[in-house]
Amino acid sequence: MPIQPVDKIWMDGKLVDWEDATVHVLTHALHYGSGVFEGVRAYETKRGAAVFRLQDHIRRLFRSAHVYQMAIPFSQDELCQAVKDTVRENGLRACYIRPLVYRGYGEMGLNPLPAPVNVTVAVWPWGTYLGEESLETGVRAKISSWKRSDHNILPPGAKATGQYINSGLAKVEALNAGYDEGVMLNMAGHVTDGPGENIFIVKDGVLYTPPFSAGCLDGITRDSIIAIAGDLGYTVMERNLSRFDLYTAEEAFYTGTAAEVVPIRAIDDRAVGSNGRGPITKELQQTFFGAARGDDPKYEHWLAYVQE
Ligand code: PPE
Repeated sequence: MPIQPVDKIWMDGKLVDWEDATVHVLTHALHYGSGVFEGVRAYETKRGAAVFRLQDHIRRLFRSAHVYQMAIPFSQDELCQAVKDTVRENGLRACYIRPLVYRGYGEMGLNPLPAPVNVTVAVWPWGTYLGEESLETGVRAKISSWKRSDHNILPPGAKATGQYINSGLAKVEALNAGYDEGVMLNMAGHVTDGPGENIFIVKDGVLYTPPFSAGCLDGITRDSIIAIAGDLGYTVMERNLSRFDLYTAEEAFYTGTAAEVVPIRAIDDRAVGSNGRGPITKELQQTFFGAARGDDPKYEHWLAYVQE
């Protein structure tokens, strides 16, 4: 998806011009994938832009950095402020936000520890991730032949830049085969998540999603949907899912910051439910967007307004 440039990017404590936010070609992370990142969204509300679950995203960024023994030279509060400042300074009402912590320039070789740790926050307008119509009509998914990396290969709960070449393989395979998105399994054959989304199914009115132990990311949208579904009176179970479970689901959908809540209308050419958006998916989607846009006081605590 082409990037739409804006004015400023936050780099190591300062807002710099978009075109000056560059790095040296010997940046460690460019060679070894030694970075951790977040994907966050700000939504337009009646009180201006509000960042959705900002503290939870920054907390996860610190957890990812901890796993890779990267000392972030800023506090969580400072990075929350950096995100709000960057959205505000660019005058955006709604946008995608990409905080990145990476091993910078100065050292080469596989030991990342001596390399400096740099931090950036970029924002840009990013529309629907899986295509214009996807939120309503749903997408066609393909189970990937590429497996999700195991807990003892690359910890799936840490959002490291390097592990996304695994997601890229699954994404390209799905697109080349004529599908919209992939679904990844772990080495035991249980469903984990999409290349950049968690996955839910509905069976007999109950929601199921894979547990973290299966190897999915602890998605913040996933967590929001679990809370919303509970509030709406649905039962949600974290359980290992097989491809049979996906093929026979009444409804299925992806969740993610970039993707938001996207119905899956078919998996490996088997129609899911009515081959479109199911009623529970629609209800969860509407409640989710209402929460993110500040229309539902019950979820006000999830919003961080950019204008104090
Ligand atoms: N699984 C994976 C593998 C993943 O990358 C994401 C987010 C999720 C689940 C959903 O997590 P959450 O955003 O906290 O609900 N993927 C990010 C990157 C997407 C990209 O293409 O870049 C995102 O959605 O921001």
